[in-house]
Amino acid sequence: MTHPLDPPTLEELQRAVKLVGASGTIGERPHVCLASLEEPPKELVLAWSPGEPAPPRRLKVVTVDRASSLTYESVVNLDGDTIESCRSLAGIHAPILLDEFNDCQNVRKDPAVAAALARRNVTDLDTVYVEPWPAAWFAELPYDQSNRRLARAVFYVFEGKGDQPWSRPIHGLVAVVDRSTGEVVELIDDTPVPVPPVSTRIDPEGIGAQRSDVKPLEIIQREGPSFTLEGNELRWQRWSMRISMHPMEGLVFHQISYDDPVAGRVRPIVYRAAMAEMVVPYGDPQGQHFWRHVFDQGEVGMGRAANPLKLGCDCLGEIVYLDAPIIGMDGQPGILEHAVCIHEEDNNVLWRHRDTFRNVTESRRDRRLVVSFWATLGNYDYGFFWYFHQDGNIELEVKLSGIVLTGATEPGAPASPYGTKVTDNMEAPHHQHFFNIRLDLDVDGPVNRIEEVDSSPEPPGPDNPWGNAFRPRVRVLESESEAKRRADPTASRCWRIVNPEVLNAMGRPVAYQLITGPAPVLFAQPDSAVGKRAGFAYNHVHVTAYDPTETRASGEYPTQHPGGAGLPAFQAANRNLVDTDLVVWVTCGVTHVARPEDYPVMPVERTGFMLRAHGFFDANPALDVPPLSTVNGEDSCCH
Ligand SMILES: [Cu+2]
Repeated sequence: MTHPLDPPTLEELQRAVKLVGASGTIGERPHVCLASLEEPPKELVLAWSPGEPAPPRRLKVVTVDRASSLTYESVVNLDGDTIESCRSLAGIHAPILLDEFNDCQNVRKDPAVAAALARRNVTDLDTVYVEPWPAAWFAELPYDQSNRRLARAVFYVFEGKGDQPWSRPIHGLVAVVDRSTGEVVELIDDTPVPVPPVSTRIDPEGIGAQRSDVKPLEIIQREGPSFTLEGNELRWQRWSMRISMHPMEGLVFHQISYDDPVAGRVRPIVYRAAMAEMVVPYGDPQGQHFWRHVFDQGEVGMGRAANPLKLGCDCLGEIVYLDAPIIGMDGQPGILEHAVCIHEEDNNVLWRHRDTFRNVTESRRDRRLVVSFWATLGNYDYGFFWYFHQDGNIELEVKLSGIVLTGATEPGAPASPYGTKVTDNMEAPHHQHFFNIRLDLDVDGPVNRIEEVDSSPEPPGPDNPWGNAFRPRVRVLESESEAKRRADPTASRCWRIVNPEVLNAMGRPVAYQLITGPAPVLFAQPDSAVGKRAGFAYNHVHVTAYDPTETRASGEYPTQHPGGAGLPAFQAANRNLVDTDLVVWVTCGVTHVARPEDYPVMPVERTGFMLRAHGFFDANPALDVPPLSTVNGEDSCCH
């Protein structure tokens, strides 16, 4: 049976693409970019129960007319096989198409480009790899004002055979290319720098000798995992949720709930959680790099870039995979196999105490449910790992790996202030990675408020005679203009999403606490291109009043968008945030000053945040987790 939030099936994708293709309203040379579920209104979904008629099944299909460069957005009603609406808005650009990517390879044959390559001693054009990046948008540059679909293309020597193009950048050459016509709109041709002569490999053959002292490690769950996946519904111990893969957002969670045996009911926590944008701004002002700040979600698509996962490589243990029907980068509906990995992990100790009176230890192992996927975008790989804990906590860990972006330098030259030398003739420019996650929280129901909690010392005086007193101070963020906040670890700052209508055993409103990790803010100037386009990255927490149309932190179509869309526009309404349905947007990320150790492939770096039960339960909800001796049926000392 179809749940109203089920993602489109392959058959539905095929039908929607066919209907849109036959409509005749999407231009001369239409190319399908993506299709996703138009989710039914939240109140309809919450009121729906199995067996009842489902709300209308609607898909949004985004296409690009390669003849006119116009983007079209059609809404298809699959119940009646009709097109409900079709619009094309000037200035809106769909994400990049594989066809455009492939066509851009011909740019190397452009006479001016070929001459510039020859000046760098690159004459065999078959060994040149062209990488067309999303073009960004600069008010100062006239061609960015046009309605053309543009790319900024960079060049590498790439001979195949397992080597990595990113180890041989052709420096100082950037072509601004019309993605539809292939025309080179502008060529930036700075002083040539020798192309690094050695290509790097990261496969076993290319690496050579490997350490030989690693013994086997196997994870065995004789009776299988403790969770069930039925369709898109995932259940594990007291948790339940729906999971799906969205072409742009990647992994999406719906209706995350906890079955609380003390309260005797299933308690909602999150209605919808997904990444809402990411951006990688580079901090090097030279022509090769200044324009780089790709929005990997909105300009490419995390689901479109998701990998088919492999047992033993990406996931270890008893794995269940979710396959994802999706329209690939090539515009064809298909199934991305093993798109999402679901497994349980031993996470060391959940809770413990040594009873020194009896010399007995009570200890419980922490078992967490892991739902994850990986996406590869050019040289970088991003893993998104959502953890569900037995104590009611939810955590996101973003893992960053892959190959750092490099530029070539003169051998022996010192590093510039804006990069780290990773080999004698290559420098990795400093950059940042920001991830914004949209959390439509319904903590025990939709009526919530948000508090900011700072702990601080009590001033000296009669209430603090010994000078030791401190306490948390709570402030309600009452409207959207107040709800643009930065972390402050010196005040142990956190936020609480509170339901004033439900009280715990202590008579306090139930709450979840948001704990952000150490994360930077955007360093670029607010009036710079990326400053205007990625306003969400100046704060760690934004809160908005619920509006189902507000789903992306930099707007739905950031490609070549001049900026101001998304969170800055949403919050300009300055809506009330007290005792209403709230959406919390969390920004996490890292400042990446590359290390030599990040080359030729980067050990995983991490960022993320945690949602922690805070008076949601009346006591430790994981007290009933059995000791391992009971679970495994073995003698054990830990009870
Ligand atoms: Cu990085």
